Amino acid sequence: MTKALLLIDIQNGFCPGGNLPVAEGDAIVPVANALMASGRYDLVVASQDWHPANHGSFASQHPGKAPFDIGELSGKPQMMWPDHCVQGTSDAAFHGDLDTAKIDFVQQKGQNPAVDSYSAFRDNDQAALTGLSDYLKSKGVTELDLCGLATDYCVKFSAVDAVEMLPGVTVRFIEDASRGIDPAGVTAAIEEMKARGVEIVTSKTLLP
Ligand code: VGL
Ligand code: ZN
Repeated sequence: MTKALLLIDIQNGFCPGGNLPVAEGDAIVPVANALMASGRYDLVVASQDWHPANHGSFASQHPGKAPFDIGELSGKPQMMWPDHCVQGTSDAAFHGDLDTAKIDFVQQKGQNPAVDSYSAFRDNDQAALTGLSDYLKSKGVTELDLCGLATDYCVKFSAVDAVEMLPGVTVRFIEDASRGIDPAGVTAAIEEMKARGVEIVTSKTLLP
């Protein structure tokens, strides 16, 4: 049994004060730290949204579009986001209170300006893989608990891909260690994760 914890995008950009803030995004940091300190996990992995300044998911790259409009990217409908998590900026850095010393591996994503990458495993068009599934397979991971920001985007896409790309691995979503952008979207995301075989748990059931 190799147990892994996957922390999704716990970055300044998705916390209050960031460029794409998620309500109470910072409230998950102590929970993530407690999970990392619990001794439960053999491996801790974190993903990091890591966009070039000209990323095509940014409304700023589309004349006439405002953040949260629906636009188009490489011919497909795309939510227009505010500029966020630009490579090397403080917005892209992990939250300052996150115990990054306990992270074994960081998977960056979202570098290709022509496609968005909500999942830590592959781009939204499912063409290019990040390498994370091969990494977790090489470590013999049998259980993957995941949490982070935002539940209705990167956490959900990562959880659903984990079930599909890591056959036989138990995948759990830790609800209280996650926050989402849109409340209705969060409810739908949890239903979709459940339907795809993701277990929904809280940190209470995982911590000693
Ligand atoms: C995310 C929107 C755009 C996320 C990343 O981490 O959930 N959402 N980029
Ligand atoms: Zn992004």
